[in-house]
Amino acid sequence: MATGFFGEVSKIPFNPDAGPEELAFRHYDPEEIVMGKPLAEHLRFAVCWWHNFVWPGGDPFGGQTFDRPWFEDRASDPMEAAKLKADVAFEMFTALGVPFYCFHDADIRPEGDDFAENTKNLNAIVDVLERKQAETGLKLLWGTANLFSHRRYMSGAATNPDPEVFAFAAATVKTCMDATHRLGGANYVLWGGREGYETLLNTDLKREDQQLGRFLNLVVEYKHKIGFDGAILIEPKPQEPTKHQYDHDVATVYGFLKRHGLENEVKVNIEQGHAILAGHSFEHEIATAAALGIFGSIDMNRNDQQSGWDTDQFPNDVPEVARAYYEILKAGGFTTGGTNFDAKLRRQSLDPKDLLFAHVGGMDVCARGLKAAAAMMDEGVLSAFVDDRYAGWDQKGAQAMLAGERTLEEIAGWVEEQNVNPAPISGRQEWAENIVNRYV
Ligand code: XLS
Ligand code: NI
Ligand code: NI
Repeated sequence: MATGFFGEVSKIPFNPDAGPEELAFRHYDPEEIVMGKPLAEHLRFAVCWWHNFVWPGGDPFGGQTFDRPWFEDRASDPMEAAKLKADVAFEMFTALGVPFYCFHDADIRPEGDDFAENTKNLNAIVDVLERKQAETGLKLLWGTANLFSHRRYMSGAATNPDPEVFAFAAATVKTCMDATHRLGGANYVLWGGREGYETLLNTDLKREDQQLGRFLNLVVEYKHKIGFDGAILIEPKPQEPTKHQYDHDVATVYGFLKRHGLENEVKVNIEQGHAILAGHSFEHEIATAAALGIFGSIDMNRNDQQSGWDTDQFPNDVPEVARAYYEILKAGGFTTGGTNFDAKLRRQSLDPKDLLFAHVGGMDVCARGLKAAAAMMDEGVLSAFVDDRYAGWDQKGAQAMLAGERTLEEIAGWVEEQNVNPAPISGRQEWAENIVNRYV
């Protein structure tokens, strides 16, 4: 039974000729074949629960602007409200035709008074989701635990000075991994919401690193114990809510994984807005993860370039998205990962239909970006240029040098004897940028 939240809404069609007021995809045809497979399989779209159905539209200067029938001010029975929210969520996923969704425990279930009640509520809603997945064919891209909203987590979860908070967080993650496993989730995500510090004056960095390492090892051990074959993903972010977060960026996370023996067990979920906060580009973070062998998934939501906040806006910059997907395609495309919209409306966008327009627009931008990236791959002009640029390294002497078969003295001797005198070669950046411009 339809909730009527979106009015009359059925599956949004692909129609490049649709008028400006029509809900239609102009660029995303899920069945279009690109590089030998349907666009839907390249992009693996997912929609997040929290920003769409939980966030009230507040900012630091004002509270709720959205009016949703399942919000506390309108619903009397929290469990019924959670079910209504799930009904609306699945209506939206189905209308958009996305294959996946994502949630935190706290998004889908009412908050209980203690751990046992949280778990009971979570499992009751997971029953509902399990049924809905079977009815609709939708799948879970990832589940995660909200270890940052409740006040018990104000000084961190795994990195809390109080071991009881560590234990409560660990127990909560166990329940969320169980839920994700039960729902056939493709990944399990950990974003270290408050794993960081506000001031070094009250913080022991060494202990907190050890705690965070142990916590993640517990997660990986449990994953193997229950036979969860999805990927464990860390989502890097440099700051916000804490002043300094430990999972600063991809390179920092890699160092952390190495230090705790987890570099072959855990990958990353990279968010555009977090890359920008860390002073990187989105494609830099993706390329770094791919080079280190830890690329997992993406959160496709951008930041406002001026505000300096994690504004979680829907993507709208095709060239940027094209550069991101180019790095993803070069890395072989998604395996367990996908394109998750961890994006929220602006607080003035009050109408339920704004949720649909936002996602349709974002999905079209991604489709254009992916198609441009695929064309860049197909023609191979840039990759041929890069191969050629490094071709010297394929020669025998260079390979020996790289493999550690030449000492510093031997290299010096070679340079002297052969009078090695390298001639600089143009990097041709403007030419390369012109190539990209042909596709976007
Ligand atoms: C917050 C994060 C969060 C994660 C999931 O900035 O992006 O939404 O994706 O906990
Ligand atoms: Ni995110
Ligand atoms: Ni974010």
